[in-house]
Amino acid sequence: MASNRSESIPADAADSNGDRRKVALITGITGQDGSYLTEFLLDKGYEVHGLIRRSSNFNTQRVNHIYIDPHNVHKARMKLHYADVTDASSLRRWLDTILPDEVYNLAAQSHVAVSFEIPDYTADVVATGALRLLEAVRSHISATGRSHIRYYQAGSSEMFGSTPPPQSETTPFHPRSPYAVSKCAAHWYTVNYREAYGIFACNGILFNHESPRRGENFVTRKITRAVGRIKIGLQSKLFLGNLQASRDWGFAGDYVEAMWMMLQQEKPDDYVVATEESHTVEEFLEVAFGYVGLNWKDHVVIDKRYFRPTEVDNLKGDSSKARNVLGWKPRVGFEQLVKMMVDEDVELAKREKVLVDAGYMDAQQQP
Ligand code: NDP
Ligand code: GDR
Repeated sequence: MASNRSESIPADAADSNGDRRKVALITGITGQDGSYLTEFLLDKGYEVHGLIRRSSNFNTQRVNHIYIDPHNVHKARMKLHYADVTDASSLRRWLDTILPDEVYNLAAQSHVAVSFEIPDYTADVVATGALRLLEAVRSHISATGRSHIRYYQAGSSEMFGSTPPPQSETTPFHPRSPYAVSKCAAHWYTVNYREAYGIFACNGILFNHESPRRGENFVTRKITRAVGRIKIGLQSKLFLGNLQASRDWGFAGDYVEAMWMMLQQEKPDDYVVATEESHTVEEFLEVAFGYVGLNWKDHVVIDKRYFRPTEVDNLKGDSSKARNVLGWKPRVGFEQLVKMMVDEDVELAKREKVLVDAGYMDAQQQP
């Protein structure tokens, strides 16, 4: 891979031709999207650095399969470093050390319902976290002259909130949770740093995207985990909230490609990324349970605790700009996505059953 960079090339940052690899820095690398984006960038030949936060248990399960011991310098192209988007000094230090070409800000307290419980923390991570990283990029460029650096901000369809669909880049925001308000702030910080300092900074406004790696307390994965466990006999009930909300659900693996595409354009811009198809939670239940021959009505119990103080009723994106300008389009459709998630979670439940039968796990312990 050719490069116009002036820094000296450490041995482990060069490809087989001795050219410097492109270097990406990802916050939120241990999350669903971080893991898919890392695989995608490694496939493209990048060296990938991920910032992970300290936790009392290991939090790297989603990237363990691509982790290679860093002592093996020629093979390890994904590297992990401790940092936190609430700690500005750590962000600037890693930028100065890693010298990335592309920065992907995926870190977030990303659960909408939880953001009502911890609004202050959510704003600190989601809104001010983005500002800290942008400011670190700005001061890093000013100190080093590395103005070619490109920044991606993980924006969300939640910013549209109660504005009716279809939602595009020109649709006004009306956020309905502390999380969504914080994402709006991060969006405008990104626009402002682009306009004020000429930084190549893009907002991806991504609609919901799911996968077998989705966190287990988001509704899609909560459903497919339950389907697997009910099918295998480890669980009988599934407690849910509002089944009438509609979401435009795509596959995370498709969406990380759009993030990368935004940073390969001549000019920085903002893009909606969506399948342009919307389904209710109830429709998701029908496909997921029906796929394994179950009726969701026999298992689902409505529990008020999963209702939100303000709900987002209907999200359906208009992603024509991303399709026309980036040439992006989703490969995985709704039914295929649901079935992929159910297939994986049935296999996972089978493995759990082995542990339960051997007395190593409590069958009542629901995810
Ligand atoms: P996840 O919740 O799966 O991952 C969030 C990541 O952020 C994790 O790696 C988490 O670390 C990390 N993180 C949380 N707090 C901090 C912190 N203080 N400092 C550093 N890292 C932190 O989210 P997704 O992968 O689903 O989403 C990625 C991004 O895209 C998020 O910003 C999300 O808000 C946004 N988004 C997601 C959409 C979706 O449908 N998935 C749609 C639109 C936007 P840890 O593993 O330690 O918890
Ligand atoms: P969302 O995803 O809020 O759209 O945010 P989530 O899966 O949490 O909710 C989707 C819809 O399902 C309804 N719902 C439930 N949700 C959860 N989590 N648990 C339940 O038991 C339940 N029952 C019904 C919700 O009320 C809601 O209407 C996701 C996150 O990934 C954000 O970070 C991202 O920005 C947006 O998608 C786009």
